Amino acid sequence: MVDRILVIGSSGQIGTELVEELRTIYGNENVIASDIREPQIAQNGPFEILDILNKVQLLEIVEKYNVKEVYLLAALLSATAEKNPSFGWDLNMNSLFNVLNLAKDKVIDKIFWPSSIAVFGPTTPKENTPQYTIMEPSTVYGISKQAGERWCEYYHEKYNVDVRSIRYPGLIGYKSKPGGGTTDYAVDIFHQAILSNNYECFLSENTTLPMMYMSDAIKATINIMKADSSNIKIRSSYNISGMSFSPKEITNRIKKYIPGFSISYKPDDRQKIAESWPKSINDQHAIKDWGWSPDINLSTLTEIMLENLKQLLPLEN
Ligand code: NAD
Ligand code: AKB
Repeated sequence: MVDRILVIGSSGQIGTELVEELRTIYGNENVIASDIREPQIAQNGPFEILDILNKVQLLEIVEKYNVKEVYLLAALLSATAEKNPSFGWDLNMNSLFNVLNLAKDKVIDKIFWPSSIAVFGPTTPKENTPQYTIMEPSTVYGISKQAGERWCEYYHEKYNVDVRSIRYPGLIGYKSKPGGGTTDYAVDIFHQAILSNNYECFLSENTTLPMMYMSDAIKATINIMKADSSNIKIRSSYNISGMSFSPKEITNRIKKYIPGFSISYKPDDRQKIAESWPKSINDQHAIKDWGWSPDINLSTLTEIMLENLKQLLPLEN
């Protein structure tokens, strides 16, 4: 039987696009999608309902399909985890332990687990934030990602577990909706620009954050997983960078295509989270170790988002 890939949390923003790309590369039947909820788009391959906190169910699915590689995407994101800290911690940590332990016991061979720019905090240098720097995250989500990074490195060092990770910035795509993060505004703004010509933003106008177009995030994920193990020198998580912008800057871009678009600002709890995160990221280790480079800048991202959502949104509404 061929080795198969399991994506856990496949119905979310990243999973929706990652499964599609993995199936193009490895074949529909070799990529098993799984989540506690149904997929956002029709599936071309196997899908299983799986609660990652249920170890028995996880092992059953891994054995049923002869899974050797796991992409663990299930998590509570920054804004949602602040509303339910104890469950955020439980889900974000125990999902990781359940998968790391499968690799420790040699049931699976390889793991991808995403970290986030949320591992940084208010005391971290904000510009060109280095790979190694002060990390004092002030959100439950950031604390869980920082602890997760430490555990990934620990399992690699102690048990030789082949786990690979990236600190994603805010991700933007048109194929799926974001799932409760602080950077979600950068997707919502495109939807509202097309649907109603105006947007009320929950961050203030000059809040600059690191962001990335989804195809670049998927490319990074697949490339770090394909890289020779000896090139993966960092087993906590790699900084990667795409672009940085504020709500005001993205609004000005959108206005080039939709001149009548307007924005108003009503910062909420998410403002404080955003202010604790870096403005831009230094990704020299990812460039050097496994050849990372992004393809999409703010101008191309704006064109892609508007062009595709113009086709899709009238169909959804
Ligand atoms: P999302 O919220 O869109 O998707 C997460 C998926 O996990 C959802 O479909 C949800 O139903 C599923 N899930 C929740 N609990 C589960 C459980 N118990 N068992 C199985 N599935 C469960 O999140 P996303 O944006 O796709 O993020 C995926 C990963 O990437 C997360 O670890 C997140 O922290 C990380 N990340 C995302 C971003 C981003 O901008 N999207 C940035 C940095 C890091
Ligand atoms: C969030 O805003 O919580 C995520 C992230 C940057 O981790 N998009």
